[in-house]
Amino acid sequence: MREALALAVLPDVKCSPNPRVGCVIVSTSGEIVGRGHHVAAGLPHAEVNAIAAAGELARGSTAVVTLEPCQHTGRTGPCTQALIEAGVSQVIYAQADPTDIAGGGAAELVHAGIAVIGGVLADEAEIINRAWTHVQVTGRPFVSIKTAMSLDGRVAGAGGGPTTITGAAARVWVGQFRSEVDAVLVGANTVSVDNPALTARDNSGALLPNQPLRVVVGGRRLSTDLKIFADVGVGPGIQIREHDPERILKLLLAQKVQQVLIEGGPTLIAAFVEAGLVDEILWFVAPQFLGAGPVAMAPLPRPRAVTVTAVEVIGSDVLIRGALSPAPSD
Ligand code: AOF
Ligand code: ZN
Repeated sequence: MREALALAVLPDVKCSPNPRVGCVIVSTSGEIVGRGHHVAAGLPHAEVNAIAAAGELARGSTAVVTLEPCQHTGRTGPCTQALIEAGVSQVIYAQADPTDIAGGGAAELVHAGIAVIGGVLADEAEIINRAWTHVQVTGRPFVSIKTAMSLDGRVAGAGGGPTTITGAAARVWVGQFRSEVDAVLVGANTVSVDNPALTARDNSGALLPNQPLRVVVGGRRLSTDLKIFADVGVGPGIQIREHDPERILKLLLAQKVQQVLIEGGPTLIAAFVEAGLVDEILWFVAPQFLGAGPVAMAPLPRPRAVTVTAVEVIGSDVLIRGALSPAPSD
């Protein structure tokens, strides 16, 4: 299964909005005789690629796959059928397919006389497809909020203009994270004050291969000269003239966005927290006192507890990761 998980995250994978899936075919003598992974939506599924690689050696083998094999005909045919036709005698999978259309493959395999074991390293497989799984289960994108604040909780100095808060390592971390999400979101005020590009860049400032959709939300009229609207080879950013967090997420999902990073400002972040639509908190704390200036979040009508999931030192800064604890009324 670890071999299959490693295949699922190979760098050539651009599956979104599909899940990332890896598969190995293991012969009766315990050797891997075929490897395959899902490379992009519309291309063959992992099992089909692994079976093709194994050829005749697939007969009587065990297929080890990171997601329960699908039993539907979508852009490609059902993997259950491919496994049955290849003469595979056992299937071991990690995560159950939570979708209505593709799920239920395990039962079909059992019905065809194939031995099936599910749930092996399921947690690790789910992390690989965290956003996809979240969308299938909740019907909305996975939302991370990120801020960079000083020890006294401020995101800008006196006057509120753009201020350097965190160090270079944190900025590289955020650049990498942007390349892993489908969309980066900011409020209209942040865009007019900070004029951020919001592209995913490496430490030399070069664009990373995967770029998120850049989105500014709010009804305010914005200058078309802002960096977010510049087409840097990955398409220009867009404006969503909407304030309601739930409606914003619906519009994004309609554009196949499964994972969103909200980078500010304080009003937008507070609105998503208050709406209970935040799945991950990424709080960078920089070792300085700014002394004056706006704080990281606009006031909330009630306090909210956070469960810390990790604390990491990134260069000279501290990253606190957490999740919102359920509000008493949620
Ligand atoms: C598998 N193996 O490698 C993948 C699966 O549009 P399609 O036909 O590509 O189907 C996409 C759905 O199939 C996706 O939502 C998920 O439920 C399943 N993906 N299943 O057996 C794979 N990528
Ligand atoms: Zn399939």
